[in-house]
Amino acid sequence: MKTKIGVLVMSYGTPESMDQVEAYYTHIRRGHPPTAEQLAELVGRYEAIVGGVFPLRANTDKQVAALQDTLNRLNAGADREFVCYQGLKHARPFIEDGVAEMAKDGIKDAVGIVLAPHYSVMSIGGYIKRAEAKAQESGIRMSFVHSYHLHPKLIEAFAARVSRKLDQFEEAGAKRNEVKVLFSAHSLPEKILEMGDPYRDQLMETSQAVADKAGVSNWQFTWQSAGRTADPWLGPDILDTLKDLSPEVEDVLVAPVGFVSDHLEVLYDLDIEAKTIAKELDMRLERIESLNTEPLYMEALSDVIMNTWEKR
Ligand code: FEC
Repeated sequence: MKTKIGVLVMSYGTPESMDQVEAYYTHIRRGHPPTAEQLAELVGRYEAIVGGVFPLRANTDKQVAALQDTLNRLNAGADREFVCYQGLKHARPFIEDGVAEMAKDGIKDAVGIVLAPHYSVMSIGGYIKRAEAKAQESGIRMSFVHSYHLHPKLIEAFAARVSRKLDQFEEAGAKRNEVKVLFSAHSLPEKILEMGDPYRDQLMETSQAVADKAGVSNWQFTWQSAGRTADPWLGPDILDTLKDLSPEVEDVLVAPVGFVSDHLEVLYDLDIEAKTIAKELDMRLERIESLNTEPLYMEALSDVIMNTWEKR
């Protein structure tokens, strides 16, 4: 009989329906409900997304299923079987629900991974802390993948997307090396830098590796989606970067390497908000396709999960 290894696949989470947005936002704010104005603003952003109100939910479901298939394809002849469980940070099934489900199925050993490649104590660190606490309570031995921001298959998948979009710019008459490639990721409060957090450095390393692989020299890194709090957040923000680049730069390709899926921060913050500013500045702004269930991404995840399991 094959040994069953649990894989807790963690992701940000999104509401299931409009009437859950308030509870979701309250959870993100660590139990502090948003004001009516803040809530209306977030509801407005979800309503503005084209092609589905909460795309992250279906995308995460598909990623978890594809990961399980990939892991078991790669382990077809082995005496082990990987079983994936979903655990979301801010919505059901919560991280703790995923661990409880594993315990219910009799899983004794597991690996945890987050669908985000870069480590910060404020992001991945938070997921791991919650999963670890619940695993200890449930008697499950768990090891964790902390980051995979330089995995060759992740870099290859991003670089192929950058190259494909640059081809399209060329076909539309632009000069390839005049297209400014903007690598981006979710901003975090500046205080993470004083804590020696690796998040910014890891993002720079991913950006450099993708640029090298795609043969791009005209690039820079910019932040996006900063929270609406009084703390200073890491900048420059993409909207300011676009204003700074104008009018010298006319063609911009955004590569949000901090994200792996189509969701609000990509479909609204880039495809609606950043595109609107770019239009006002007479710039052409395009975005690389999200990874979603890209096979190379699934293989990168499988590889780091198997390595973490073997080294536990
Ligand atoms: O599609 C969706 O429904 C969810 C999209 C979504 C993703 C996402 C990823 C990250 N976040 C990170 C950090 C923060 C910090 C705060 C914060 C706030 C929000 C709010 C929404 C939201 N985030 Fe998010 N994030 C997504 C959505 N995020 C909505 C609340 C309104 C707003 O500020 O826009 C500030 C919390 C606080 O108040 O203290 C910090 C990081 C990531 C990438 C890593 C990951 O996926 O975990 C880091 C997707």
